[in-house]
Amino acid sequence: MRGTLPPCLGDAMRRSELFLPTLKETPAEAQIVSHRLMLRAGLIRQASAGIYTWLPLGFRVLRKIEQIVREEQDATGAQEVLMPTIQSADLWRKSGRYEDYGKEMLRIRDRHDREMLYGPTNEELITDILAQEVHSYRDLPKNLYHIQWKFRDEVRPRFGIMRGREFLMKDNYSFDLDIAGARHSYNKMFIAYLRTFARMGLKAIPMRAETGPIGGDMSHEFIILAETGESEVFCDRALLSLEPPEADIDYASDLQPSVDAWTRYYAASDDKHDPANCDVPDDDLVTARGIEVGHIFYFGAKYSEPLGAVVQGPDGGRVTLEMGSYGIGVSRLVGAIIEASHDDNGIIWPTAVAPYGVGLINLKTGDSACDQACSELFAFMCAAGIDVLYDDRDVRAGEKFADMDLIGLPWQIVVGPRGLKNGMAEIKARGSGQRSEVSLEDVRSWAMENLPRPA
Ligand code: 5CA
Repeated sequence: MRGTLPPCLGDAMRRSELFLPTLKETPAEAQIVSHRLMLRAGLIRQASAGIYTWLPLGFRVLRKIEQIVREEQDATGAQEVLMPTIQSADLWRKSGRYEDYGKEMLRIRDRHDREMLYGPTNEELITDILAQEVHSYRDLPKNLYHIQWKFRDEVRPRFGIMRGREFLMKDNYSFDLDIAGARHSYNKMFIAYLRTFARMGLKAIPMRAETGPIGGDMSHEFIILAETGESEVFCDRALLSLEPPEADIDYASDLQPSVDAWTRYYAASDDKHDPANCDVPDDDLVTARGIEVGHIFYFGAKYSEPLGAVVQGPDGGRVTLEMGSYGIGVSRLVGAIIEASHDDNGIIWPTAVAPYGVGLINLKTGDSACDQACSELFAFMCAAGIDVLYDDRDVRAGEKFADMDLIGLPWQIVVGPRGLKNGMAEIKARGSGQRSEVSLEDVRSWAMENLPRPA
């Protein structure tokens, strides 16, 4: 059958072929809704405490999130690299963090008895590269990022991939000649983060934050509000209605006014919140729980000094680089998005990160009219580059409905014998639950207009 289809532009998939082990029962070990749904919808499976395997559906979402992060980083002029997961302890001794990091760092010895570690973050490694390769102010500024697995031996890994031990992070590192340049680099990331999270359908609020083991004296966490968040947060209600920056923002321009538009309102997570300094009237103060999806830091010469990242300045003098680092919890975002967007029946993916754009449900596999109508629709969408998941399994209609709601694709097209008699199918929006009867012909034009396709 498949061999006779026109070439498929998108990632169309038959449910009968997809490795998608869904669960009917709620797994007992999962305490929060995103963890429960990620297990039930077959996105992940635990390998050991705080360490997970990403199954096909979950991996597709992870890659979509990663791609949005990448596009927004590239738009700022940051450049992608890939640093290793395993690092040498030597660099961490130079920065003084080898001892400081304590038990959270996974320490390893290789066969030559050299001390290594699985990187919890990459300030040392990237600073060392700049120290080796950049010698003149002419080569600055630079901002390098990578999207790589990290390991932190958390005391209490919990909530599935939200607080894992192994997790995927986008981290970047900016290198500037002076404080004004470093501030501009910081502001670029501040704006890019607002855009990144908005594209995923999230409202992330920047809040002043503690710098913890990364260090430095200016830092913002980006937090989305959710009942199951790990931190308590306090912010001015006005922040909830601010619009994210436009796509055509000029990153070379002065970004301070755009940053100030957010930072002029009070917002702090529990460790920074100080009622004595909070002048927001009670009625306007939102007290809620939040999930930290990103964290940005400015820390000047904290790493460039000990690791010797020094260049020749315009006047011939030696200048120690001004640095910042910027993290996004890419794997945590999968859980955070589910926390923000689900109902009793399952996940409701925002279109931009949905594993497939639409689910096609054949209510009566084996019925020749249903099979033919579905095969033709599937082939049509396939050729149009629409990411469609076709539930062609020979199981009860109720099971197909429940499964499709659980995995949360934004749209469902339902084809059954009764409607087909009149040439009709049903389109359902997963979020609103709204259904409409549409002729088979119109399903095609609806799909072309409403479903995402490759550019
Ligand atoms: N080097 C800096 C910035 S690049 C850094 O490591 N910052 S961080 O510690 O704040 O981590 C960045 C982001 O990674 C956090 O905002 C959070 O979203 C995510 N993250 C941190 N720890 C975990 C964890 N245990 N599980 C899942 N995501 C995590």
